[in-house]
Amino acid sequence: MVRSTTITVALCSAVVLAAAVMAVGLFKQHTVTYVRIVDVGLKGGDTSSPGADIRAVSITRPTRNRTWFAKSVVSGNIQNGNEGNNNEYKNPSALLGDPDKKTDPQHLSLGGGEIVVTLPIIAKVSDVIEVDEIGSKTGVHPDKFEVYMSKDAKGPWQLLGESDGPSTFTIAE
Ligand SMILES: [Ca+2]
Repeated sequence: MVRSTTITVALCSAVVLAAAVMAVGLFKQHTVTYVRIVDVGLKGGDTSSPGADIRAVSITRPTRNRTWFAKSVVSGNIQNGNEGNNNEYKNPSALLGDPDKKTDPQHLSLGGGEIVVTLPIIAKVSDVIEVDEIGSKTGVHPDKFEVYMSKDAKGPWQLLGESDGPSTFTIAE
């Protein structure tokens, strides 16, 4: 009898532990927002910074008057642009963090490719995602891109919009 009680308790503990591990796993999975930026409409005339030139990605919560910047790069497919281009800005980490706090802020040129980064909070309705595309400063024109977001690194992706130059996207219902 005693032995059977012990086994039951041990089993219960195992179930509770498994549930706790699962809960922690789920919690971890949903503490960030994934943002995917896809270069579209690659233009010519910008040989060293081909395609969209991303200097920063951030999310602002107006109700808290606070902004968070992209924290990590999840995946990327950085390209060299059109034939004859030489993309000199292929470091994906260049767009992480607050550029105003860097001594030498850089940018990432997508060159016709794409990148997925994390924002360190879970996006909510009315939050504003900002992409600082500086094509007009590095080359001859702003470069067009699409912005998507997801709760998961692999999607499914929700299209927030298409733009060029420094742009904001407010999360709707
Ligand atoms: Ca460019």
